[in-house]
Amino acid sequence: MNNKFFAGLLAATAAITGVISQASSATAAALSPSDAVWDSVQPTVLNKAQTGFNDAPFQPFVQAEGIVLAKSKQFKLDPTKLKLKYDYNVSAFFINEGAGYRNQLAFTSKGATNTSALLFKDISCEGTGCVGGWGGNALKMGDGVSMGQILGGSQLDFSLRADGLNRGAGANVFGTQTAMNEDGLQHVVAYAVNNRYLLLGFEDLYGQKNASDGKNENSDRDFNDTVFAIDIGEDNIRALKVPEPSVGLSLLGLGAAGIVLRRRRQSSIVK
Ligand SMILES: [Ca+2]
Ligand SMILES: [Ca+2]
Ligand SMILES: [Ca+2]
Repeated sequence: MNNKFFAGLLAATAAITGVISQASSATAAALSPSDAVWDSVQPTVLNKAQTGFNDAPFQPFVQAEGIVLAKSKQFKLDPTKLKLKYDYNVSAFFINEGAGYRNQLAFTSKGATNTSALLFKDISCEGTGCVGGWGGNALKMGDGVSMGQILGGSQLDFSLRADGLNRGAGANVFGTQTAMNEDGLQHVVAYAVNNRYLLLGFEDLYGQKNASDGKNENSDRDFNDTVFAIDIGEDNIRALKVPEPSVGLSLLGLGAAGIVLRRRRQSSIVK
């Protein structure tokens, strides 16, 4: 298994140009995908030869398996940053997964474009470089699906149904809006990368790190359980990067902190 992932945010900082996460609870309920969305058929998956997408520049952002994503609280920012300013044909590309769970991913758009759709029904990675190739082979790194044209003035949200392929409607659903997650914890980290893409990483296990009582799932908080990139276009990324006080401070903090994530050989399989 290849563990050359997420070599460290220190090196990655140069490519990180923005950070997004967590919405207010006021709009959260309206942004959750319905059961019908989760149970819909897998959209057409296009491979890299078909799309021309290159996942290689994104792989260094994938956190090593089982290692806590340090300083993740610094990534929390105003989720209105996920609002598109310009019309764009948006696509989602699978980067990697370090999960035993067969996770599912869906998105919702509210505002100028009102829609919700399944993106990936079985997030199980096949091939060299997969962090969590522990069953299933539905996706290769760099596979993509179209999200269609999203109009400027639309708010995007992404949700993970943890082990949804196996658990169905009984599965935990985690989103970018921390207040709406049942365990009350952050489950998504996000960045703007290469002036064109949002990069999002999900934690799929319920609860605090190592907590195992009740609904807790002995989480590792590695945020690599589903990693994907969203092509929202250069103009939209540029618009997201317009400095606001909170953004500027957070980015300053990110750079100054010099976050270093240690690389470590995996000693055991951790979801
Ligand atoms: Ca993991
Ligand atoms: Ca897996
Ligand atoms: Ca995890």
